[in-house]
Amino acid sequence: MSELNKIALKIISNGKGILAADESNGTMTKRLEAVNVKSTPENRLSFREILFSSDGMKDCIGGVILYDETINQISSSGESITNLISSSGAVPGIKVDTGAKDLANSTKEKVTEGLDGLRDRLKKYYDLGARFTKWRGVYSIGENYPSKLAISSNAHALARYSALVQENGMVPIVEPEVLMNGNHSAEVCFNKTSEVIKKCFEELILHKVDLSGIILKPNMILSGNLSENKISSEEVSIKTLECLKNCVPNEVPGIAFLSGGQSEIEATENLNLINKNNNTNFIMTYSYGRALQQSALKVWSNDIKNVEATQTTFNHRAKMCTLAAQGKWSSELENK
Ligand code: 5MM
Repeated sequence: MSELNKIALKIISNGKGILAADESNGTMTKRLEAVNVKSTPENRLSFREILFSSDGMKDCIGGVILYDETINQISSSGESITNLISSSGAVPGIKVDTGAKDLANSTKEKVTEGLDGLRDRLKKYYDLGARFTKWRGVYSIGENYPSKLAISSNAHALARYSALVQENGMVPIVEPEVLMNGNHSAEVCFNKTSEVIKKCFEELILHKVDLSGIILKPNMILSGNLSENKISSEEVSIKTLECLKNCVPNEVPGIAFLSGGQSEIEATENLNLINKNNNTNFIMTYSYGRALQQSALKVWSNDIKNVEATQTTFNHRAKMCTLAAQGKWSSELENK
């Protein structure tokens, strides 16, 4: 077993999942302002530190994805954020892309940037304690989208990123996110997601990436958020499994889904059914941002000094997701 494979398995085994706390300052500002909290570096750290020091971390979270600002901050007890995360048994990770920018010659689409100078940045993040990384390619569904151009440029960038990350002793999370925005059917999501994931692996293989040392972070197969023909959770799980079975090589140790705008309960229920019906060898877990933090953020915003209530809310969410990652979640447990 390679070192990279060991790190990947440490993050996603035994029902553990990933806390995606890597919102860039722009996104975090939107999230905080939506609950009437001022977005300052202190407030951004304060909310995140409450999550990182919760019991839910020890029991459920195998890895935390940080943003550059957070990995360079010091916790209130004086220790580094990566030490705080490691002391709970989780692996610290870092988002290393620099964002999705307009794609030349297809300006309604995006290509993710951040390859220039990446090798040097990776060395710094490793020294700060990161052992895995994340890069997100983002694709919209429309009549002519995602285009071949967007699919191949993002796959190329994801592969070059992954090769550099492994060269520096860290596990790359490969995140191709096909957005749920639109009125498309689940069938269209299935076809587009399949095309995107297949192209990513074609490029990862071309760039000689060790597939046993990556984690794939895809979207689930869903109908568009504006579609009138929503499919059931059972169908989501069946279609998602079929897509991944067809497109992901067996060497990949695990898949950690993004929530992508699903509610906390939807994201939990869908993951639970994916695990109940799992007919693959892949570990299937979560790498949720909004679906882990939404309720906790609301509670915290009511009283930012109330650490206990915020942690209780987060602990419950993390526990439900971890049950779902083992196919053991139920609505009775959710409401207990
Ligand atoms: C946490 O949000 C990340 C996006 O950050 P920026 O857009 O600010 O760069 C995002 O990549 C996230 O890690 C994944 O999309 C998963 O988050 P959700 O909320 O979809 O589960």
